[in-house]
Amino acid sequence: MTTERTFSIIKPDATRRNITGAVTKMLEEAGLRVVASKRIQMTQEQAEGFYAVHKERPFFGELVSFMISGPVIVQVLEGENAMAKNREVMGATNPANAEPGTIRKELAESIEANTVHGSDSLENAAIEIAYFFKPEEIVG
Ligand code: YYY
Ligand code: MG
Repeated sequence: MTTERTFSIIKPDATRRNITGAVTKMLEEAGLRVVASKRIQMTQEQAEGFYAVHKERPFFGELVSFMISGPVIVQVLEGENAMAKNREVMGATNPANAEPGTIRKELAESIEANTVHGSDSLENAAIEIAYFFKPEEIVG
């Protein structure tokens, strides 16, 4: 049994619709524990840096614009197999392809306004957590 930490963002489409509690409830019901959380307005520079891996992709500009279009909630999630568990409860990137019961199937608006971000590897989780949180802000 290995307890992991992963990084999550509740995106602007969810803060706009006031459904951040519904998203968090689904994370918690999947066995994930929120051990750090803050509501922030990302700057353009912050969003560009966070998504730097996608900077050559055609959707990069729109992705950054969307991520700074309103507040987000950045979170650290803890649990057994937290990274994979979070990816599972998030569902596929495009909500049209997501499994029933997943956050994106039940709550997302579109492939862009898809409600949640989740780290895709433990290595990236550590990088993404450190991008937004100081160690003392994480209380397990
Ligand atoms: O990890 P995940 O969020 O499921 O997808 P990524 O391939 O990492 O893409 C990041 C982000 O970019 C996605 O959540 C929405 C947006 N995006 C898009 O707007 N259009 C695409 N064709 C692919 C991704
Ligand atoms: Mg991704």
